[in-house]
Amino acid sequence: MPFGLLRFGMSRRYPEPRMFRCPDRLKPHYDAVIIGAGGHGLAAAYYLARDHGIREVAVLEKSYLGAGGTGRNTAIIRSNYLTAEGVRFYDESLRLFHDLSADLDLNLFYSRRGHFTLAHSDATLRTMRWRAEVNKHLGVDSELVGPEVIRRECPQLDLSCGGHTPVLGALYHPPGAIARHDAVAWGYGRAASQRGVEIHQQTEVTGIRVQGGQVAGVETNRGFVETGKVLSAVAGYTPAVMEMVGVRTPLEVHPLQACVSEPLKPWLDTIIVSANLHLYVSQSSRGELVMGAALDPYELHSTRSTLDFVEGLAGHLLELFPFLGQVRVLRQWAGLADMTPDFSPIMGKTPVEGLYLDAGWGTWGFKATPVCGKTMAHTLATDRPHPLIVPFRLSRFDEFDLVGEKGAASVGH
Ligand code: PYC
Repeated sequence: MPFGLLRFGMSRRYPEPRMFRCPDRLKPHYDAVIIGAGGHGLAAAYYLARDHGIREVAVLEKSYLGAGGTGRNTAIIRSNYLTAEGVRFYDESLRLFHDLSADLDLNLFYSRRGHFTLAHSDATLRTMRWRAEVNKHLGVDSELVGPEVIRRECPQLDLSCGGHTPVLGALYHPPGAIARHDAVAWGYGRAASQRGVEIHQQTEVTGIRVQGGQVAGVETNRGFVETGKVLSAVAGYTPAVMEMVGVRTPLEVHPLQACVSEPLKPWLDTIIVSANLHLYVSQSSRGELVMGAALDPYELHSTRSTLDFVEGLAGHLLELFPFLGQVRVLRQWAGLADMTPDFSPIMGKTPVEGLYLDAGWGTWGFKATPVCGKTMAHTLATDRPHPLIVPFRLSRFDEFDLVGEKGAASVGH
């Protein structure tokens, strides 16, 4: 928008508008309160306002917008899951992502790349074949390919993998994509704000008031807010929020570390994941290699990142791409991954009337942002779980009705 740029750049009288409004005060009442201004919470607010006309909504964030998992992931989007429930759910997200830049009127740098999950063993090949068959059955573009296709699509990859664990084949998922994760949160935040939703940063929920089994409001560091509907979308902080109402979830919180390299000229068109080496890498539109590895193997509530992690990751990266030896790591970080026992999310209603949960995002939350927003907005507005999320209900753990998705998590656990 060159005219806008000129106007804001040349004149003090036209300060550039903020992405979203920051009202000074909390209102005493909202129709719904969303805890957590990450992608999921903001997307739910947007669809509540857009699709259900519920605009008296406050999104409360104890830190800043996108401070949690939204800003700490490696921005991979795919739907090549193992279970029918997972494939349908993530495929709807991929479909929504495809048109999201136009929908939110913001360039999200959505870029279709093709996603390879490399197999270095017969056992992994078998799981990849299984996933490919489930995917194809549900209309998702995935196939098991041999080394020649990998070589054609990613000629820089050393298929011998240093001679230790040669690549035998891969699950190839052409629709696999990446996007700018911060922009997704900003886009949803701006679009929700334009529809009347209020986003309050530095606003911590310290308690949830329940009367007669029904949510009555939330206590915050800025006072009490009355509401009959609360959505918790706080990923790694879910156990703390659920403790406020005495509801237990089977979540374990582990750090998941990641890093980016210095910017390089574009050379890597595809997303490469190695299930055996616990490594994934893609190249962002800024030229940085965006890389991650397995979860840290212990429960910990910390976003510190370690030298051990970068050393381990660099070793494996060089087995696949030996020519990267001189490339420098620019920055590294960690996010909190809230893992469920079956590696599927927890979504829907809770035993407390009016309290809804969007959690269990482990290492797969970013790609689900749009579909979570849509389905949780539907669930809040109608007080009925959206059909796509029924399999992910919290009560499945009591009902022995798990959705085992471990083979498609893409990261070592
Ligand atoms: O599920 O694609 C994935 C993923 C990549 C990194 C962490 N999870």
